[in-house]
Amino acid sequence: MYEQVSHSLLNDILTDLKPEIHKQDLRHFYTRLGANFYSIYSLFFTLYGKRDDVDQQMQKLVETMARQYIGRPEPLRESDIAREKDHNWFLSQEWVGMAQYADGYAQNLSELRQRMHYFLELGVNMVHLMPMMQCPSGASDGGYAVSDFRQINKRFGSLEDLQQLAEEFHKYGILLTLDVVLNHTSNEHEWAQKARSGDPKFQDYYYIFDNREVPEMFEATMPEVFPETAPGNFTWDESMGKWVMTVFNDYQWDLNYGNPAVFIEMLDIILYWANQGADILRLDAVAFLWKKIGSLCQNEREAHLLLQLLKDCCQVTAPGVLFIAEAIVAPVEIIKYFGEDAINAKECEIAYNASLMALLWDAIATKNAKLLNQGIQNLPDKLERATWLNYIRCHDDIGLGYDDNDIRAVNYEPYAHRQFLIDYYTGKYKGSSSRGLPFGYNDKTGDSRISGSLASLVGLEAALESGDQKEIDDAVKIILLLHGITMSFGGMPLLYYGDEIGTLNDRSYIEDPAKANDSRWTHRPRIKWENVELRNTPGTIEHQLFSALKKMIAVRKEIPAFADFNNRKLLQVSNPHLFVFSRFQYDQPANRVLVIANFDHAPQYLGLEDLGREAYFRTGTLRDLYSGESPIMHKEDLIIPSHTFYWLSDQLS
Ligand code: OTU
Repeated sequence: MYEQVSHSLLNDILTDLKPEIHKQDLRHFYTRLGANFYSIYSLFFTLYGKRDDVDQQMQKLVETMARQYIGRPEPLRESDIAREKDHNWFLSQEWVGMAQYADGYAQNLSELRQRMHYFLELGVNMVHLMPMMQCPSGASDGGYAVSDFRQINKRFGSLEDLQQLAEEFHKYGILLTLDVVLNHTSNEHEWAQKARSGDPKFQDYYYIFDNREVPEMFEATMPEVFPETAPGNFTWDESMGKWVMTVFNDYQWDLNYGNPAVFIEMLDIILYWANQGADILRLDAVAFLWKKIGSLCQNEREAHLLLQLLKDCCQVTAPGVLFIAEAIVAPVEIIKYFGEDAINAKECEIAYNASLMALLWDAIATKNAKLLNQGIQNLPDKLERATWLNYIRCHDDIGLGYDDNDIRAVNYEPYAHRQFLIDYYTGKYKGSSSRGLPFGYNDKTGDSRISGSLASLVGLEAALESGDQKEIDDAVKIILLLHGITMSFGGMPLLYYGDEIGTLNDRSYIEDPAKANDSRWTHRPRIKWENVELRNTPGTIEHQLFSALKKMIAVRKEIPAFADFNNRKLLQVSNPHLFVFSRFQYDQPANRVLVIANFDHAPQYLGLEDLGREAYFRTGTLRDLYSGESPIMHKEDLIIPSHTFYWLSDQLS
C-alpha cells in the first residue's frame, strides 16, 4: 500500500544508503521493499515508535535487508523467482519431511551427505536438521543454547560442509530446513558475556534486573517450562550481581525484543542462514518472544507483530524462504501463528500441528477417537498458503495440550483424563505396555509430559521382550496407523529419524551428566546403521516398517487430493472407535479419498449410511489406495480390521 508518511521516510532512507549498497543492481530488492514497506514501517513503529532512535534503527533495518540481498547467491535468487511463480509449491502432497539430529543420524555433516541416498530411498524430500550452531560443550539443551549464531559447531563440521550439503540436497530436490533459536542465547554468547562484564548496551539485549522486585511481578503469572530442572523464570548471575530472565534452562538467557537492536540482529541471522541455502527456517519457541508483566508471557500480541515483521523483511531479501512456527501451545493459539485477519499466511507459512499430534496419542491410549474427533472438529481452517507439519514424534516430549472444553465435551474430567494418559504412557496403567518416561513433572500443578520413542510408546519394546508375536504385530499396526493419518491429513508429514525402522528408547543418556536429568534424550537416538541394513532383510521389524512407510510415501505422492488446500471434511460417524475424513482434489472435487482409521484392538464396522452427504462412496468399487485391495464389506457395512487405516477411492483406475 502507498502511504505518504512511510513513503517519504523510505525516500530518506534510500537517499542515505551507504555508497556500496547504492552501486548494486537492486531491482528486485526495491520492488519488494516498496511492496512491503508500509507494513514494515507500521509494525516497526508500533513496536518501537516511542524510542528516540527509531528512525536510525529503521535505517539500519533497511541496510540489513539490502546487505543480505546483495550477498544472496544467484541460484538462491533464481529459486526465489521460481517459487514466486509457483507460489503454492509447498502445499503439494509430494513433500515428505524428516527431522533429525545431524550427529545422531551420522557422525557429522559430511557423513550425512554420504548417507543422503537413504532419504531418496524412503521418499523423504525435506530434511530438518536440529540446531548445529556453536554451543557450550556441556549442557546445551540439545543445541538450543547457542553461543555463536553464525558458526557451525565443530562437531558437525564446517560452514563449507553445510553449504555443500545444501547444494547436494538441491541437486536431488531435497529441501533443507534449519533451526533458528530466536528466543534466547546461551550464557556463553558474546552478548551475554558483555552484559556480564557490565556493558549496559548488552544488558539491554536481555531482561536483567538488580533485585527480585520486577522478577517477582513477572513470576506471579508466568508458568514454568522446565519445572523440575529449571524452576522459576529468573537466574541470579554472580559475576554481574543481577537477575536475568531464563524461561528455559538457567543457561538460556531470554532476548529482549523490546530493544530494536535485538530484532535487527536476529533478522540478520535469519537472512544469513537463508543465504547459506536453507529453504525453510524453523523458528524455535516463537510463542515466548514477548514478555509482559501480568501476562503468561506466551502468545502475546507483540510476539505476533514481531513474526509478521520478520516475515515482511524476509520477503524483501529472500522471499522463497519459508518459516515454520514452533509454537507448542493451545489449539486456538497455534493457528494464529499463520497470521490473523489475512488471506495468505503472513507470519509463518508452516506450523507444527501439535494439536493433531497430542490427539492421536489420546486415541491410541483410549482406543477411541472421541477426543480426536472433537479436537479436529474445532480446528479452524487455515489461511491460504499456509500448511501444517503433521507429526507423531519429534525430539521433544509429548505435552497433553488439549483444550479442556473439548475434554469435557466428550465426558472426561480434564485432570483425571490427563492423569490416565500419563499413567498409560509410563506403563503404570494396568494393561498398558507403553514404555514412556515422565518429563517435566510440576508438583505445583500436577502437570506432566511424556518422553519416549514412537516404538517404545506403542508397546513394541515390551512386545519384543516378551516375544509375543501378536503384540509385536499390534505395535507395528499402530505405528502404521499413525503414519496413515499424518500422511493423508493435509500438510507436510514430518517423520522423526529412527522411527522408520522402529528405534526403541535409548537409556544410555543417564550416564552423561549433561543429559541425565532430561528424559527427552531417551528418544534422540544415535542411528545404528547395522540395524538400518536390516530394512533389506524380510522378516525383520526394520524391513516391515521401512517397506510399509516407503510404499505409503510413494502412494501419498500420487494422490492430488492429499495436497493441502483446506480440502478435508471431517465426518462424524456413530462408531466412536473410528476417525473418518474425506479429502478431495481442490480443482477436481470428484477426485476424492475416504480416510478411515480404527483405533480399537478389535475390528470395527462403519455403516455407509453414516457418511451422510458423503454417501456417494457407496457407489463404484471401493479400493484402498495404500494396500491396493478392496475393503471387507458385510451387507451395507464396511469392516475395518483392528488398528488399521484405509485410504479408500471410488475411482476405477
Ligand atoms: C523448543 O521447545 C525446542 O524444541 C526444545 O528442544 C528446546 O528445549 C526449547 O524450545 C528451548 O529452546 O518452546 O514452543 O516442552 O516443547 O520447550 C514450544 C518442551 C517450545 C518443548 C518446548 C518447546
